Amino acid sequence: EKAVKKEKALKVADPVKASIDKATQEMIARAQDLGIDTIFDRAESMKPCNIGMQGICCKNCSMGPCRLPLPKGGIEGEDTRKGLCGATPNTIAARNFIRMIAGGAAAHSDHGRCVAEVFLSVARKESHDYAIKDADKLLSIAPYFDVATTVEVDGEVLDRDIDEIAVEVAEKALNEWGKAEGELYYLKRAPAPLYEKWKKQGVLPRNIDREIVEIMHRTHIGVDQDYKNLIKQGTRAAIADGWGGSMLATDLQDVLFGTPYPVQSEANLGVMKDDHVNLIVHGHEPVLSEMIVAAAQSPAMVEYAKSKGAKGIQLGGICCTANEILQRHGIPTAATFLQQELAIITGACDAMVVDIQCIMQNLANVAKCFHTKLITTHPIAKMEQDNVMHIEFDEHHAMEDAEKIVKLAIDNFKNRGAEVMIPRQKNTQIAGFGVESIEYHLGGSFRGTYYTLNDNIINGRIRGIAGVVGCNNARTRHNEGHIAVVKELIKNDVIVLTTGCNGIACAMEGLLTPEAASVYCGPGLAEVCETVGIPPVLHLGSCVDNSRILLAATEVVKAGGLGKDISDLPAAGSAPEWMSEKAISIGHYFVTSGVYTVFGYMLPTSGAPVFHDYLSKELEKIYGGMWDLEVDPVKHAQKMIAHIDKKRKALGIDK
Ligand code: XCC
Ligand code: SF4
Repeated sequence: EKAVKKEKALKVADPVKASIDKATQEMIARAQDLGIDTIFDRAESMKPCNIGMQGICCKNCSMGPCRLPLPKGGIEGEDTRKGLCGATPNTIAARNFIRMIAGGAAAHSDHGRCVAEVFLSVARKESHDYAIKDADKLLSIAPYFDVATTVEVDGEVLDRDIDEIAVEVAEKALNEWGKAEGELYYLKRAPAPLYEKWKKQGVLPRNIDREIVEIMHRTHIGVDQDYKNLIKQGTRAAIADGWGGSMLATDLQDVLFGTPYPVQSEANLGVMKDDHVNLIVHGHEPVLSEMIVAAAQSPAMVEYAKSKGAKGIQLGGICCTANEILQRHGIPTAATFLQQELAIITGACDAMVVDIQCIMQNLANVAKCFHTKLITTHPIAKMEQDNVMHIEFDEHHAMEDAEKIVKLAIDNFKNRGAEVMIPRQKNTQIAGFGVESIEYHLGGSFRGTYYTLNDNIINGRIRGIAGVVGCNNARTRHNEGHIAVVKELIKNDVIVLTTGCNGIACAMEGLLTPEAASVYCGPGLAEVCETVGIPPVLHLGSCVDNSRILLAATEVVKAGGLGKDISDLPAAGSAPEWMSEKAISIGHYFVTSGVYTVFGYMLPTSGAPVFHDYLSKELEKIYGGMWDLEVDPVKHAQKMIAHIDKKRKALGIDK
């Protein structure tokens, strides 16, 4: 019996079945050769709980966990399942679902809060290592906070002092997390009919923190026990994320670090170099990584690296930190979420610096097998393993901290073992898109010429717009869903806006190049991309930058010709390989902003069919958008295309 158990613990993944990517396959195999387990192997050894997956396990009090599995063969007649307190499957699934929204909204929004705090300290001239890089962006967002950008002096209208504007915007922005009265400022940026829908439903978020707290209260034992009312609060928190915390994060990052414009770079583990110091930044907040980029590119540090025998310093990013520094600086993307352990398995990672979110604790165990220094930097994200260093990052001495970290990486270069093995695979990518650059590259406006997005949607060269986003998931083959969904969409003339790990996956596959247009696109989309020189898949950045997709959709609505609300647009959303709570929050703010949104893998609602139907059918009647689940990637894309066609028909542009 014991022998059987031991064999079980040693289960390993089949590298080819685990990922479609060659570099990933190579590194999984190498890890196995070295006897180091990765998430791919652990996914073989441990299977998820079937009841939890269906969303019907409640552990909100100590009388549980109460598990309400669906009877074999489905429910006949009345559904009598209930927990000790009487909670129904709908209540339990809805409570679990909105707690996921709370987790996701909290993560995005706390990230936003941190940026807002840094912005305030910069505006007040208390942090000297940062500056306002994009004053135009500041001026463009000021009006949403009712901050004047001009003053009248003796009847003459003059520009207001930019520092004054900055302080006022920063204070008002930071106040969005906890203001006592009113509603979030940015809600008015949504198309007017959408704002009115939210108002009518009573889901206008009051402040960001409150909506998250209220979820925790309502889902405590014995509070809200009506799934419709529960999901309503989920909606309010999700809107507070998308049109609040995330949008504020994006905007204030643009003000501080610059609004992205298209840049060329590369992606996949092959961006690491064996003769350079490889410093990997991983996590989400650009507040730290911006400084690391500046430090690593400083001549003094490059010289120091050379003095230690390296040819230079190669920075690389993982997860959304990667996306942030890619968008603004063209720093190459080393890996998606699922490849993070593999970056260390190369043996060439001299230091990995992490901040918050999506950082696997097993990185510490893998780092133990190599010379890699693993450095946590955020007070809210530490690791228990004793080989992990903590260098707390503080905006008041940001550059000093960053230099310390870069120096650590350089000093560690000489400690590499002989076992360096960097996969060769990498691909070129053009990233750095945003609302501003979509407008700029497609004719300078959204409507009125041969080149604009709206005109090309109306004339049918572009069939519609898809937002394809989100994580990797070790329960599905790495990147397979991402790539299959995106390829099917562009083949059918649907332009894709991407963020997060989908963006990284597309980059690794070469889909973020203008050349991809002639290879993978239908004739209409190919023609548009070739005419204006853009890739068919536009990388809009990190997870918080999904707010850019909301604003792009809003601009398309406002430019005219495609209906009056986001729900009128020939558009759809997708997260083929989602796994994080943030994805549920994103999905839900897409849905309640009017977007048909399809998830791959699974939805934790299947054990509560009534609640599931409510999300997938009834929400459409209220918000115009709804949830769907489709595991097969081609069908997944086809469902999105069918929805796009339905909208084209309603607009009378289906000919
Ligand atoms: Fe994390 Fe943002 Fe998901 Fe990737 S996509 S696994 S959340 S890094 Ni946002
Ligand atoms: Fe069970 Fe109700 Fe407690 Fe949940 S809240 S664990 S359903 S008794």
